[in-house]
Amino acid sequence: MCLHINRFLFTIFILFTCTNVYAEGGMIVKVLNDDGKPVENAVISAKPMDGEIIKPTTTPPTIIDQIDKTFIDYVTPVIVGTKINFPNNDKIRHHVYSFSPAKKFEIPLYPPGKEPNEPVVFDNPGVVVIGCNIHDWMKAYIYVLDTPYFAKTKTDGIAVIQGVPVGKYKVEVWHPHLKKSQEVMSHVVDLVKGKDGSVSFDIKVVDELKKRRAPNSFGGDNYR
Ligand SMILES: [Cu+2]
Repeated sequence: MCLHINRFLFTIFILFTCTNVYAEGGMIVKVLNDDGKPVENAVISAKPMDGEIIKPTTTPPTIIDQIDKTFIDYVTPVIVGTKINFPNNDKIRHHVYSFSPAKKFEIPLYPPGKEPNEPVVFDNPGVVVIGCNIHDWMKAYIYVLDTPYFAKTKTDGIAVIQGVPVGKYKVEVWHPHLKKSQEVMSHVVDLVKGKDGSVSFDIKVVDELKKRRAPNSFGGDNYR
């Protein structure tokens, strides 16, 4: 596996602005690094402090696609119990697997245009790292959550958690490159109907600038 890893620390600043908390606007989170640039693929999750979580009666099925030797999306947050399928919309075969304690699974080599007969059920909370047994650089993350209140930042660094009832929440941020010592960082956010609330904090992550696509020097034919 040829990796070019350039590690450096940067800081994420998170600003919460909560408008009318139930339905209108939801919980809006902005994630920036210490250069003030937006950070993509951070997962924000909120758990009510009183422990009462109203879980959805159904969990919509999700897919993680494989296109151009890349998993899409790189980060997929889901609620526990979600079924995920892994269609192969590439031009070559892939072999998807995970050794993560939260979900060990393997989908043996399957051809383009196919998806496995059965989706994988993610029934334990935690981080599941997935890879391809053929293409070492292919990597993606599934973050399985035990709360329905979560969202992922887009390229603008903004995530919006919709449908959060009023109340106090423990809000956490997770990112695939989060520094280990920062993994328990959280904030309490008190959502009050009709009032804006805001809170900010910063965390450090280790960024891995690693190739997630096929190295140019590799001929695709060798990896079919
Ligand atoms: Cu592959």
